[in-house]
Amino acid sequence: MGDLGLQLHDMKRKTKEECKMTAVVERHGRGFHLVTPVLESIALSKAAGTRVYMKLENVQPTGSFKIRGIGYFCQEAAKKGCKHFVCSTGGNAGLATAYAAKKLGISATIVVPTNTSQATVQKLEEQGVKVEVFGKVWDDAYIKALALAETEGWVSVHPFDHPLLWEGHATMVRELKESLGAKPGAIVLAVGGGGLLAGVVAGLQDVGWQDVPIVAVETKGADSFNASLRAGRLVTLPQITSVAKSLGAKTVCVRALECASEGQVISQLVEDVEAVQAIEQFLDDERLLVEPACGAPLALLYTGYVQQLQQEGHLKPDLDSIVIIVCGGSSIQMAGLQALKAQLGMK
Ligand code: PLV
Repeated sequence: MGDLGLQLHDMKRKTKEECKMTAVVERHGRGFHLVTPVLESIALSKAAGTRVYMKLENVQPTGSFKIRGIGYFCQEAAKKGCKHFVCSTGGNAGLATAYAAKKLGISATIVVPTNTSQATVQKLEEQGVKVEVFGKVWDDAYIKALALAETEGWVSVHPFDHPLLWEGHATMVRELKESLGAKPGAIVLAVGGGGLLAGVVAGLQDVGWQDVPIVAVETKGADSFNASLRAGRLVTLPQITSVAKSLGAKTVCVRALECASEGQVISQLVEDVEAVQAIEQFLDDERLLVEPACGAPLALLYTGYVQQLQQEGHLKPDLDSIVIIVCGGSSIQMAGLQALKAQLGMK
């Protein structure tokens, strides 16, 4: 058999799934993200009453899953001649943009709202980008970023609402399939503007796992997805009152609502106190420090919500396993955790 014959023979042997994976790798080339570990957590499994696997996105460069989608978006923009990136952010999307921009040798401006910590602004500046502080919440910073992006050759990097972002985020599900082999009983993740949700749904559809239920967790006071689901249309929150600032988009993207109609998406709210308690417990159990945005899905596992969802019939009583996307977040230090506890009246 000649070379071509061998290739054809090989192609026939490959499953449809393998061909798709090859296509995806070719399309993405070398991304800026890492293939992250999937670890079983004894402590979380005990709390949730089901085997829990952690997809550790907190170990990505810049500390969150954001680099997957944003890295891919920026690479594509660079190919089209982008001269400068502008990103409005609660922090992590900006850090990912700064990282990708540096790798691509392109300058960037990151617009953050006034509720962003000085430590995060400093981290951004250390990445060599220009930081502008504008507006009270992310939605205000977004308007400023759009105005800046009017400049010729400048490209706005949306933190959660773009198909390329979702395609980049979807890579984490393909990795999950490679690591786990078997389908998990449910995936637990945080929702801010809905980019992570849209990416995970895209990934599930790609690997043929579209029937895996997703538990989409928000904190009360940053609950724009829950409010929209209940209303059956996009709802804009009057303000963000939760300490989980990285979940603080007043309106989710349209795609987030569509995802809820395409698969089984269960929306669950947790209290700020539960999210912060979960951060502390997780630090003790797994020696990893994450933001309240990530404390929210952790709280779902630590605080008995899984059992409640099972009792209410939203989740099967005999789940094989649960995967939690440990979305991470860089805007947290020990002092910040102590300050959050004091703010919420916790011991
Ligand atoms: N953070 C966005 C939006 O902030 C940002 O600008 O960084 N977990 C972490 C650690 C995050 O940083 C975010 C989003 C999320 C979860 C939620 O992801 P999303 O927005 O795709 O649902 C206002």
